[in-house]
Amino acid sequence: MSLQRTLSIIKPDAVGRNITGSINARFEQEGLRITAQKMMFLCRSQVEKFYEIHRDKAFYDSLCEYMSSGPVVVQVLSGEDAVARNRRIMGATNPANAEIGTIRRDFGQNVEQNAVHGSDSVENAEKEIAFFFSKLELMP
Ligand code: DAT
Ligand code: MG
Repeated sequence: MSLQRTLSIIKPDAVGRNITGSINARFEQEGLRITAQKMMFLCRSQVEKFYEIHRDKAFYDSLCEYMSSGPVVVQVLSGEDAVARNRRIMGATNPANAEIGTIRRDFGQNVEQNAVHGSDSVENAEKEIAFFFSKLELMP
C-alpha cells in the first residue's frame, strides 16, 4: 500500500445530469480525498491531446466530440493506493459489464458516456495531473 494520487474526470453526461455530488460522495465513502477540483469546458484540441493514446482507435473521434460537448469536473483524488482504488470504485469501462455499486454501473449511460475517467497507472496519473493542474493548484 502506498499514498498515491490519481486524476479523475466527471464526464459531460454526469455533469449534465447534475450528479457530481453523488459521484464525489462515492469517492469519499470509499476512502479517497478530493485534493484539487475544478470545472472546465474543454475544447476539441485539448481533448484530442489528452486522449492522444487512443488516436488510432475507431471510437477516438466520437470520444473527442463527446468529451468536448459540455463541461467536465477535473479532480485529483488522493489516498492509499488511489490509482487502483479509484479504478475499483469506477468499475469496468462499459457500464453494462461493471459491478453493481460502482460509479459506472450506477451512473454510466453506455460505453462512451460512462460518467468518469480515472488514470490507469501511477505514471499516467502524474502525467494527467500535470496536464490539467499547475503546481499552485496542488497540495504540497
Ligand atoms: P477507461 O476509461 O476505462 O480507462 P479506455 O482507456 O480503454 O477505458 O477508453 C477511454 C474511453 O474511451 C472510455 O472511458 C470510453 C471510450 N471507449 C472505450 N472503448 C470504447 C468503445 N468500444 N466504444 C466507444 N467508446 C469507447
Ligand atoms: Mg483509460
